[in-house]
Amino acid sequence: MKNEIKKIQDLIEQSKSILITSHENPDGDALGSTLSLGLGLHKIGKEITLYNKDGVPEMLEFLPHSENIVKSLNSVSGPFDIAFAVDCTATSRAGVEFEEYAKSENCKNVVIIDHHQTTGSDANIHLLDEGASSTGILIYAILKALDIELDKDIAENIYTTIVSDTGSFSYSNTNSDTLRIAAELVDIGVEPSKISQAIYENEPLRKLELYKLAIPTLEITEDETIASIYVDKKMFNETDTTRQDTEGLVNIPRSIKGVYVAMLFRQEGQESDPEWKVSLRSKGRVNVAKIAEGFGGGGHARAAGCSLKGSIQEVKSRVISSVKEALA
Ligand SMILES: [Mn+2]
Repeated sequence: MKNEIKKIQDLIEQSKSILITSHENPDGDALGSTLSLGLGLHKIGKEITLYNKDGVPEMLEFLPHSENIVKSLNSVSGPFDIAFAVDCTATSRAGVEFEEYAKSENCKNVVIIDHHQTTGSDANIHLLDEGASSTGILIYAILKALDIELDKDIAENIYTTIVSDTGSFSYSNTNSDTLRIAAELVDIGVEPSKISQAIYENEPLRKLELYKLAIPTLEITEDETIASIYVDKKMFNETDTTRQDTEGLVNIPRSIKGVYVAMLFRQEGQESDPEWKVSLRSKGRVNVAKIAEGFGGGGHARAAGCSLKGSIQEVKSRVISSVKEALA
C-alpha cells in the first residue's frame, strides 16, 4: 500500500489537470473523498474537475464546496493527466459515461482508490486498503504524503467520510487509526455535533413517509436470524422519493435482536422487467461480500450489494436461500 501511495504521489507531482469522480448514488464517503482530494490538490496548484453522475444528494449539500461537482462530462475540459475514481471497485461503478471516458484519450492515467474487497481492476494504479474505515482515510494518507496542510473544509469532508462509513464510529471497521485521524480533524476545526446533525437530523419528511410504507414489508425467517425489508416503485411514486431516500433503511431489519443478516431490496428498472438492488448487512457470522459475489455483486464482509431480476418473492427467496446456506 505504501508503494501505491508513493506511485500516486509521483503521478500527481507530474500532473496538471485532474478529474475526480466516485460511484453513482454517492454516499458521504464517495463525495467527502472526491471533495477532500480535490480541495487538497487544488491547494498545490492543480486544475481540478469534480464529477459525479448523480450529482450531490440534498442531504450531502452541506459538504464544503459540494456545489463544484458537475453531473456531466460533456462540458468538462479534458484531456486530463489523471482521472481518479474514489470509493469505486472499478471505473464502471462511476457510471457508463465515466467508464467510456476513462478508456478514451481524455484520460492519460486512471487511478482507483478504494477500501472494498475486489479482484483486479481497469486502472493504471489501484490503491486498495480493506483495513481503511473509509476511502477518506486513504485520501488523508495521500494528502499527508504530498505535505498538503489540511484546512477546515478538507477536514470536514474527510471527517464525514469516516462518520458515514463507520456508522458514527459504531461498526466493526472503527479502529484506533480512525479515531486518531478523527481527533486530528477535530483539532483542525471540525465540530462533530455539527456534522452529525447535518447527516442524521436533517431528513426530509418524505423519507419518513417512505419508511412508513416500507416497514410493513419487514419479514424475518422462522429462526429469526435473517430479516428483510423492501421498497418498490409504487412506494417511491406515492411518497415522491428516490433511491437516495432509502439510505439507512437497512438499519431497521439490522437493529433486531438475534438477526445475523439484514437486507434491503430496492426496485429499479421497468415494471415489465423488475430488477432489485439488494443491500446486505452482516453482524459478523456471515461474509455477505461472498453472497453478493454469487449474484455478480460485491462489497465488504459486513456490507455488500448486488442486483437480481425477477419478482420480489423470487428474488428474496434466492438471496435468503444463499444466506441460509452460508449460516448452516
Ligand atoms: Mn466507502
